[in-house]
Amino acid sequence: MSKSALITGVTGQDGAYLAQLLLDKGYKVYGFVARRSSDTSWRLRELGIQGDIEFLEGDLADASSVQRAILTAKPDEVYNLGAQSFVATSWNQPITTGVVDGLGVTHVLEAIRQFSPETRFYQASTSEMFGLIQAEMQDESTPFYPRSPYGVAKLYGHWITVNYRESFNMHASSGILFNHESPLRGIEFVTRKVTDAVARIKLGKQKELRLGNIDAKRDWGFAGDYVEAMWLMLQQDQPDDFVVATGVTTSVRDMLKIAFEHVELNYEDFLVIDPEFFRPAEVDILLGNPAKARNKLGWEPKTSLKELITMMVEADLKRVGKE
Ligand code: NAP
Ligand code: G4F
Repeated sequence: MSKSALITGVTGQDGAYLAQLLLDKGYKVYGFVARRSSDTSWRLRELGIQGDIEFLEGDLADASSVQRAILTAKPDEVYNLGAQSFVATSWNQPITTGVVDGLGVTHVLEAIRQFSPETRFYQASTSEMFGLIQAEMQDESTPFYPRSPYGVAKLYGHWITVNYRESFNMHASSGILFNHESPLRGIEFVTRKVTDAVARIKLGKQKELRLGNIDAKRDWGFAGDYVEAMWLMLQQDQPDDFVVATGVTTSVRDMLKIAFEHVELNYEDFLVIDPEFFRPAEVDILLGNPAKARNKLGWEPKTSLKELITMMVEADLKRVGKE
């Protein structure tokens, strides 16, 4: 019998790659989608899988819609990827971020507990919870110190997942994922903003690139590799929490260099530092230790930052070329 999975956030970057992975494994895939005034399924169309998913309408802020989706699908696995995921926006919409990214997790856990207790649960936790880092390399035992309303909301989501596991013996796991990117990354995030700009500048459609703090450092991996770790977590006998990262950190400045050099340009000729893109509180550096994921899940990142940025610039050159 083939398995079934429900993915919240299926129209997002990770949701699209995860849906593709699960469909390839023969799963029946349900996508929990919030109603929007315009179409948000460009990623699913780009991967050619939109017609293979059964969509259930709902919003993580609306517990009744979450309950209905769990009752309808009774899935073997739930991947809770839906979130207001842009850190900068979380200062402008702190309450929405708290409701969706924090309480929304409880809505899903509670619906599983009441209506489908055998369902396994994955929570999309984040390295943003480490914030003002308390150890040079962050792992599962590093104390958290979030630096944004997003990080604070996600910390609630993380701990309620641990709490439901411990209180109700649920198979609930939390993936503490470090930044992961792809050609399907939203345009507001720094890697994609850069690769889109590189393509536009190269093709004569843009003159400059405005950024904020380019001294920030991130541990960047490829989203396609990271969704495999999510799936592996739910295949374990015991639920647990795992850091998923590459173990390499790079500044925004060096990432810029890689992207512009790929099209034989110098980023310094186009970069404008713009105060608009600085944040009220910054996460200066993140560097994850994926040893536990390697040892227990057999998971390894397969894509270097240079390969990732090259893939993204090439995809954006194609897109911009077609406009
Ligand atoms: P993303 O591209 O921004 O996707 C977010 C998804 O959540 C979209 O499908 C969005 O739907 C959906 N969503 C937003 N608000 C919702 C609501 N109220 N109810 C139901 N769905 C809602 O994010 P991503 O990069 O794929 O990340 C996936 C998850 O991993 C997120 O929870 C994120 O916080 C977390 N995470 C991401 C990273 C990373 O580096 N990418 C690292 C650690 C953790 P619409 O398309 O309709 O807006
Ligand atoms: O690409 P970013 O917006 O990602 P950020 O804030 O690290 O968050 C992402 O990763 C988290 C995991 O650690 C996820 F939980 C979260 O959902 C999201 O996927 O910014 C990266 C860095 C920051 O330090 C930011 O200040 O780039 C810096 N930056 C500099 N100029 C900029 C810009 N970021 C953006 N988005 N836009 C700029 O113009």
